Amino acid sequence: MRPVVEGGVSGKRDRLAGARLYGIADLGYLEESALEQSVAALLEGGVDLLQLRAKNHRESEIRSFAERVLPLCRSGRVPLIINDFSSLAREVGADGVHLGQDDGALAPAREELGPAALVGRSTHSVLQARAALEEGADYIGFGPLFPTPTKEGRPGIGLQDIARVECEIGAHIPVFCIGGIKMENLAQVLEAGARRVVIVSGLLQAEDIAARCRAVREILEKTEDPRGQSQD
Ligand code: TZP
Ligand code: MG
Repeated sequence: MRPVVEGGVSGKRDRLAGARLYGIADLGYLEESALEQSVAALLEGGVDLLQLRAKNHRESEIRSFAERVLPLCRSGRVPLIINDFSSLAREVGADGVHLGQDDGALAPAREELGPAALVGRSTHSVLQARAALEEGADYIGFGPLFPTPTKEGRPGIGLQDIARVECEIGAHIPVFCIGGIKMENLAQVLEAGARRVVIVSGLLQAEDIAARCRAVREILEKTEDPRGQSQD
């Protein structure tokens, strides 16, 4: 038997457990040449996790993006999650993979990446959130709350199920609300029961990405900490 060695960012499960803001370096919004600069700004602004998402690129191109971003995440001690490709996550030594509803079972990804890896699942309903927990996801994305061009063709699921999912699933694994979240509606999302969020365009389209992250964090930190500790 191979010994289990935790690769990547040390203490990544603790980072995940305390995470409030999950950023995505989405190549649909970023110039390839600005990748490092944008990721550095997300990290400087205080994202707790970073995902690399490139829907319109070949795997070989995504590998090279991942190799460019990984050193920044390492030095910021922020786990790097690769969207869609567990084999790529393993090859580059990323901290985990994020899989959607149509990306197959989680078990093969877990097998491929090892028990220390973070394996996330997108969910669009309470039923899917329960299934992801049962399947062994380390965290879920829950949304899109609002329709969003970042996930074209998928209707918004609204805010009505957030509190239920946060209570039922969030007691076991982190639940990140996602989809159309902006500064303007963040308070509404938090009032509906969200504790953690993923924001893509709302961060990447800001003139000053780091400042936008800090502003989002300030709002998040006014709400109760996911581990039950007051931030006052
Ligand atoms: N999954 C559900 S909504 C979404 C993904 C990847 C996109 C969220 O992007 P934005 O720009 O924050 O609406
Ligand atoms: Mg996917």
